[in-house]
Amino acid sequence: MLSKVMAEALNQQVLMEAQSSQAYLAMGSWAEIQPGLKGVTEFFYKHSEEERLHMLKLIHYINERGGFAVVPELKQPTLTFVSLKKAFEELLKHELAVSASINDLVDLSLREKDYATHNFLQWYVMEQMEEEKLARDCNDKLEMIGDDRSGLYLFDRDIMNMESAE
Ligand code: OFO
Repeated sequence: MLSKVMAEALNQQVLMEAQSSQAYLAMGSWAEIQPGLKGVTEFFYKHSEEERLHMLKLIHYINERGGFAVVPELKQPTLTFVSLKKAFEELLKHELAVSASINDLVDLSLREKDYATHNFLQWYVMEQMEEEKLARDCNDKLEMIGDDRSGLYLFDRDIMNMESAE
């Protein structure tokens, strides 16, 4: 059975995953109306979907352990970006915030002596390591590309493979 404090903290994480999903959905919608960003558009939409699954996994876990998963109200995310680089900078910032939040949850699970939750959270710890790396790689590449249009073309063409190479 989850303690009250653990259930509340996990519910906060439900909110965070839902907000990530919304933020990446908005990035996808923005990218979709930019010329030549088909690959990037697919990348953002896929990530939005993944974050939704992260949220759902938490919802199931909270409910299975005797808590009540609360479907949260969401703030409207950033809708437009001055450049693709800015969108990816925001994505990285977002993932770093999620990682910090997961680490806090791990810490709390130990303080609560909730070893089942500690175990459950390890999946998120590993997931965040991968997502941070992918976001950093994208940012590094975009930094190198700068305003080079052919570089951007290749980035868009290859981004989905970058991900499956993880
Ligand atoms: Fe990448 O945020 Fe979920 O865990």
